[in-house]
Amino acid sequence: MIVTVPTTPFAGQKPGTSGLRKKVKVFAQANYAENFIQSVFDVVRPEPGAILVIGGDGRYHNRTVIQQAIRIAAANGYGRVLVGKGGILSTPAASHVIRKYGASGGLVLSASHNPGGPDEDFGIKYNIANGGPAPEGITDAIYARTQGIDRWLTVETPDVDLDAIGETAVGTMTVAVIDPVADYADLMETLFDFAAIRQAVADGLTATFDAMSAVTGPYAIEILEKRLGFPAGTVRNGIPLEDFGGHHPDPNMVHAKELFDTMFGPDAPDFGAASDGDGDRNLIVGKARFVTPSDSLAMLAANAHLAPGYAAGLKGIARSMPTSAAADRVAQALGIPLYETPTGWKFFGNLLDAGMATICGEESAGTGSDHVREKDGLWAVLLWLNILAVRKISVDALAREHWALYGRNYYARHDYEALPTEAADALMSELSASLSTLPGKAFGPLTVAVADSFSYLDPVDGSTSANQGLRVLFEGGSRIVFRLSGTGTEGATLRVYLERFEPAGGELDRETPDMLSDLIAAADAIAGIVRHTGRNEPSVIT
Ligand code: G16
Repeated sequence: MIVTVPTTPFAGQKPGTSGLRKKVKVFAQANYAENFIQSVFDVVRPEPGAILVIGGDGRYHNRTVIQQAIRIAAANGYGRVLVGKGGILSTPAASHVIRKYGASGGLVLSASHNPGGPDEDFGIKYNIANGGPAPEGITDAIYARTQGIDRWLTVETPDVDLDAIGETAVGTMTVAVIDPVADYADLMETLFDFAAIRQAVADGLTATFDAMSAVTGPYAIEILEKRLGFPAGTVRNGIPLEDFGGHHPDPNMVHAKELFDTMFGPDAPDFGAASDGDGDRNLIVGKARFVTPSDSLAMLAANAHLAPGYAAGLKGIARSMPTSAAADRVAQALGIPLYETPTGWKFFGNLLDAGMATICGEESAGTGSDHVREKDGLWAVLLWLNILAVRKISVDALAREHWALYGRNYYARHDYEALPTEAADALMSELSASLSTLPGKAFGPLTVAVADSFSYLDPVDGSTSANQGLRVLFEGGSRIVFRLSGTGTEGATLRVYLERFEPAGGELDRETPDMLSDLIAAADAIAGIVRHTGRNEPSVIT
């Protein structure tokens, strides 16, 4: 029997760059998650009997929200819910399951790389039938609905056993608990040359993969150790924990420090990688060679034809605006289009659906392709392994070869986390107001060519997304981008993206901080970072 529960709206249920992310304590309030999930269903209005996928990254509070979502789904007319065993589905695996089983959409329960636990973060994101995050038109409508909601629907039913594979009836709806790994691992086998990688492993290729006690552990163990033959222990921190072992499951130099220490130490294996809380980000590091996500996108695009899934070539490459222009030169060399979108994987969905782009990437450690509609951490790891296995080359040698051919985009992102919102807003509005005065001005050796606020016109549906970051472009191809993060849960985070292009034949083997020092000084002179924030240094450099 359907039960109607009266409720009142909560302020602030506005989905950010990637869904609604808040502290667990916020989500745990009576009616909070229920209001949001009901608002999603009120907006998407499922056809009676529609299929819904529910996947989570296993973080604290995951099981509670899954049970809530199952009941609300049953009361809203869904016919079937697919949920990963233990409540687990990596974000790319959820995207694949939505596509494979013809679901009308899915709820992805994750706060990604943010920490987990009773005092940490949780998140809910709605993905549409193409498997990708809902576009802004839908997330705006969901937000509007949360502000007028007065009831949510549920059914009275015991909790579903999430740990037993099989089917349970919940009212007239069926809940199927599925193996979270099998479908995804099978998909990877169709894209990559597993035989070549297995042979390389037999010939001595060594690797280490840090699952950061997050969702990718079971996927990586199945694929890397069981199917590809890497020895047991290649996957570390492979058991998903509700609090990620107390760490941030964010694969960068700060939070994946152990991996970096290994890869820059005397016993480094040939290849090192890590993924994040929900399995969509990746970190690639060779023996004493870190590959920036922007470079990784360019290097993967240049070599993708070596993998069976991409042997026919790429239709186009898409990158988010703050991602370096390294991929642009590869697209140019391949004679294919390059699309520059705002930050947020959702902006790639239309290009992928329309067959305009095959590979996409973001500076925030996201890379992926048209095989699903999310970025995909293990996919990037496997494409790298496929390329290294076929070419019999080291990560370092491949990077050097790439730069010698295309030039090098020295790149770093400086994050100023947990700033008072007013200070961050003041910095951005002052900078925004001064943009028109910048062209022609010199900052040390740098002269501003163009300064603007990035606006995106979607070439597929004609929609416009304005105010997507402030860009200062210098003569010669260097660039600074300023943006406020849309995924933080505490105050505001200012991101400053710094990029310097060094052409082929130039200084290709220098340390990144040295090459960016003029840009770092210019960033402060232009935006008054110290003055507005009181911070002399960023919280995190990636
Ligand atoms: C999400 C989005 C990405 C975006 C990233 C950072 O990643 O899916 O497209 O690049 O956030 O966004 P921001 O700079 O606004 O914090 P994830 O891995 O958190 O889902």
